[in-house]
Amino acid sequence: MPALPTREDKFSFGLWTVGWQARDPFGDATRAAVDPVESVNRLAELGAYGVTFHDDDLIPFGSDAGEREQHVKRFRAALDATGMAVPMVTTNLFTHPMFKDGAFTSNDRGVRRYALRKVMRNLDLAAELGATTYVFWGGREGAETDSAKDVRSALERYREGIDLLAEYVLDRGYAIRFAIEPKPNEPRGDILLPTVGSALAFISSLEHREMVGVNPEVGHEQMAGMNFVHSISQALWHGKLFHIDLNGQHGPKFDQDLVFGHGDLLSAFFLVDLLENGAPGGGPAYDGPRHFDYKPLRTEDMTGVWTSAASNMRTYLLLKERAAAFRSDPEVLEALRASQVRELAIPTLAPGESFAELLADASSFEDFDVDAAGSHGYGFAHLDQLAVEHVLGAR
Ligand code: GLT
Ligand code: MN
Ligand code: MN
Repeated sequence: MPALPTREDKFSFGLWTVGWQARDPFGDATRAAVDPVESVNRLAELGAYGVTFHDDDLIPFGSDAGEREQHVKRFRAALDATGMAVPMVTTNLFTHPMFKDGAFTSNDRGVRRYALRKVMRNLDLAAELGATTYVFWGGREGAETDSAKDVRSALERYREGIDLLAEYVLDRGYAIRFAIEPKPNEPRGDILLPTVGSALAFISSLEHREMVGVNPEVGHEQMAGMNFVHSISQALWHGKLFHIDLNGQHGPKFDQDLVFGHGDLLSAFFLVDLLENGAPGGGPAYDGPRHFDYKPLRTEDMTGVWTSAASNMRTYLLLKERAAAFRSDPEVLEALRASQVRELAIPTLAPGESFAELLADASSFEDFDVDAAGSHGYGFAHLDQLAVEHVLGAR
């Protein structure tokens, strides 16, 4: 049995997760609103180290300056009392009707300017609370109809927005980096920057690209039919995994936001293995927050909410334990060797070798035994079965 979660595990939760009242497109709320202070206290008791929030989760939209100050004061007191951190903050640029056609990419220029101001105000609060990551989830940046959106102009405006906000953070001297969160659809029919790959390409076009990375969410990438472990590997390879949203999803359908591991469990196992242990051939592990972005099932009362919050952390720790056992099992090490998994980390050319030497090397082509190369097995089936057996606790 794994130990209970501790601060060192760096588990964090959005206020909007346990605070979700379970309103959906077909039904009303099934739970009462949760006081952010209560969430801080309960999550701290359960072993989390941090909470994250949208501006409007903490300070209801439309609050005046005095109310705003009161909300922040109570929240800060709860943080101080529990020792909880605020590692990440984000902006709600999707609930108010003004954002129906987007925020940074709305066809309405006034909405775009308002959105930038909303983020700037919240960046000040994020810096005040010590957040080091600021997430951009552009759920409304998109369209339902191809006639309505000039996508190239929208990308220009997206870039203009992120560049301006990066400028602001640098000017103010805030120790904040940005993380863009991709999603293919929902609430828009099609959302801009739908996958980790698209976000990485977009980031490479930014003025301050060094301070912008990604915040991939398990379910979002899987909604697009992507392999989440591959996406995370590529983000790590680019040095761009600034933050991560952990949850569960059963393939391409509406965004389920299930408890971590309650969707594709095998993928969750390999994800934890990658985050904790790095790639088998070497390369960095991930040391940022393990942030859960899930929705407690609509069927649950508050007992179910706190139970499921704990389940996210427990499942992560169980998988971490299973991954450690997998990595140290001598039979797995032998299977990895037989499958040549680590051989992939060896450069294809020898040190200093150029194409001229490669052309001169008859063993690489003229004398290469293509039949032998085509007929030997890799043993991947055995290796994968060993992983399944570790996940099942059978080894
Ligand atoms: C919203 C979305 C999440 C994002 C949040 C950050 S808000 O709940 O579904 O995936 O991470 O804005
Ligand atoms: Mn998310
Ligand atoms: Mn989601």
